[in-house]
Amino acid sequence: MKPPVTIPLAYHPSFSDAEMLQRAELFYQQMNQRRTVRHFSNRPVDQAVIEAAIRSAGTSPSGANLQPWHFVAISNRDIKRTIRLAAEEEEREFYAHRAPPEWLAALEPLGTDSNKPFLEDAPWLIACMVQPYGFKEDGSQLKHYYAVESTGIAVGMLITCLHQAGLATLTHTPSPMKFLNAILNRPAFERPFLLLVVGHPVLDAQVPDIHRKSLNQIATILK
Ligand code: IYR
Repeated sequence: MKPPVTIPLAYHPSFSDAEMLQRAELFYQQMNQRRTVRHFSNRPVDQAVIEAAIRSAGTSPSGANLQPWHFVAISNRDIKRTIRLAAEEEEREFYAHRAPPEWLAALEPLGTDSNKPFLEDAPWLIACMVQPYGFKEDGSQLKHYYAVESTGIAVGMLITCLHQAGLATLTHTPSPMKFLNAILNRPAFERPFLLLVVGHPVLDAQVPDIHRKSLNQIATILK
């Protein structure tokens, strides 16, 4: 085996312990302000912000660095309308027939239904796609390891960057969402992972009164 080609690590921050804690606490406070929003205004958002956020997502770690994701950013009105109509068709089936009663019960506190006006109101939709495999130069398939996990991390970074930029997001998962391949002209081997709705909330936006688990509930510290 050939040894890997390496370069010196460029980023060596040297925060004191106190600075580190302050930065971590501040970041947590900022992230704790993030809420999933379902009422978007039509206020535009610069394409450059969307591009920077997607570049952040592209810095995500991934299995064997194979970067198994693709992002389609849509601001075109007609495409957003087509996506809304297709998503609502699936969602009507979901809410009326496909969703088992326990699932509908779990969704009750969120107040969601098959009506998805945000897919047209918000200035941007980002279709986040996962590629279970890619292609080698000779055209043969190249398996992507941990493709779903890697794409999940990348989408987390995308949401984090957009939140830090002052934008609201909604992680929308119409089910099934294969219709996105046809509308967006994406190859069949690529799977829609989620549809991220991005923009500004309306001024009087309401969000469900729901709560986050505490540190004790989500973490076990072993010393
Ligand atoms: N896809 C449906 C249902 C839905 C499912 C989950 I899990 C949610 O957290 C929210 C909604 C919809 O978008 O309405």
